[in-house]
Amino acid sequence: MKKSAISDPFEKARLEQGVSEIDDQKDPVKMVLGLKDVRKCAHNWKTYQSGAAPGRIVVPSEVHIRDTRQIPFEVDPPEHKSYRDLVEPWFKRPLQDEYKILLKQQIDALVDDVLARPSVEVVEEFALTLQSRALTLLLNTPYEESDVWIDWGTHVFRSEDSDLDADKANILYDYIDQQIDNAIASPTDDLYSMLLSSEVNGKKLTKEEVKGVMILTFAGGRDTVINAVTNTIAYLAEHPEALRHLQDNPDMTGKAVEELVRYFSPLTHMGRVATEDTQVCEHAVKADSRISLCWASANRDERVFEKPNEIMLDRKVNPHVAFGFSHHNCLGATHARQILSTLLVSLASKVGSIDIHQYHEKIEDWQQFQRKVGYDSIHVTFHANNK
Ligand code: HEM
Ligand code: EMZ
Repeated sequence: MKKSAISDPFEKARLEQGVSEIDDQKDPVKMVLGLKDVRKCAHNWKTYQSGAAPGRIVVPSEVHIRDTRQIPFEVDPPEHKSYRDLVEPWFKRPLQDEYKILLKQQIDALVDDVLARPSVEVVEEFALTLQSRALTLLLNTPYEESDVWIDWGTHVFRSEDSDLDADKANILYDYIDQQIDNAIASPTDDLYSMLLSSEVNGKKLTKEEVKGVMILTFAGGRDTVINAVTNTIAYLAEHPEALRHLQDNPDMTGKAVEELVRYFSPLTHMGRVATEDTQVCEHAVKADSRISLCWASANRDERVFEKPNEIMLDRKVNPHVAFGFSHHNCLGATHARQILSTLLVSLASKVGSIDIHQYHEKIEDWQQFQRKVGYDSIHVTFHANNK
């Protein structure tokens, strides 16, 4: 097995049962594993809701470390649409030329920097830095703020000791409260100020609602982007021919991004809470119990994807759900896609090869399923492209 490979622990359960139950803090979760079923359940918000107690749809549940509802993530239709319509145009800004140029400058500078160094630990020194700097563009906040966020590490709720670290979460909450107060005192053209001046259904957003959007923006786009970037570097290290192929065929970049995101599936799954007794794949689901939509399993569904465990950068039919499905589909996807395509273009032009040294895989442990999502650390050397 290649060092960059990510195997599919769900294959057998997906084929044999279609669902599988895991325990999360004594609140079981029935994982839905096939692509068709995942889509069906994601669409069916009346039976499978997101608007349960704040934190409960996340696996591991964050109910004990979070009271603030994340918006629009933990809101169901029809209210969901009002919030989504408000923030959607902002999250499409990555399509603007000015944004693309700034992002390219950031990424090119970072790639030049790692090329000049004998060895680099990709997670902290490349992916986290890239993610945090790029986030200043999405929030439209000063570049220097990224130094504060880099100090928080790769996840805002998880630390080395705990997957649910309340002290760490409080650092984020206090930071956001402070930023909201600053924006009230002196508005700018950043995301906080835009939200504070906005109305939903004729009412100004409350501070708590603004905080809900901001927590989600910081938390949702963090480890997902970091794992996608790190896995991309590991993949290209073991497939230098892909670098040359991308250099010679820049039109392929968009397809390559989709395929990498499908294969990596940086967000393994997301929960929903059943509003009534129901069933999925002929398995009973009790009212107020949880299911999860397992994007990672759906993305390897052999009934949909030819050679699902292979990366085919120019895969033609690729209806993956790595960014979710239906009304809650990822708001940050435009930004994430822009980051990954800019990164591929930059690496293809500047990098000839990458050597992997020591590494430590990041494995999510869901009892019967152990899933690699990326790396805790991976040391590499970047070599310049002389072509
Ligand atoms: C929703 C994945 C990056 C913000 C989602 C969902 C998935 C996902 C699967 C659906 C959740 C659900 O249905 O419950 C990813 C992946 C990313 C990524 C794989 C990177 C490769 C980002 C970024 C941001 C972001 C960079 C913003 C900074 C959001 C938001 C939602 C969301 C706000 C909720 C949308 C809604 O409820 O209407 N993401 N995400 N994501 N994501 Fe991402
Ligand atoms: C939540 C989630 C959002 C959650 C779309 O996913 O990402 C997770 O990493 C966070 O822990 O709070 O924001």
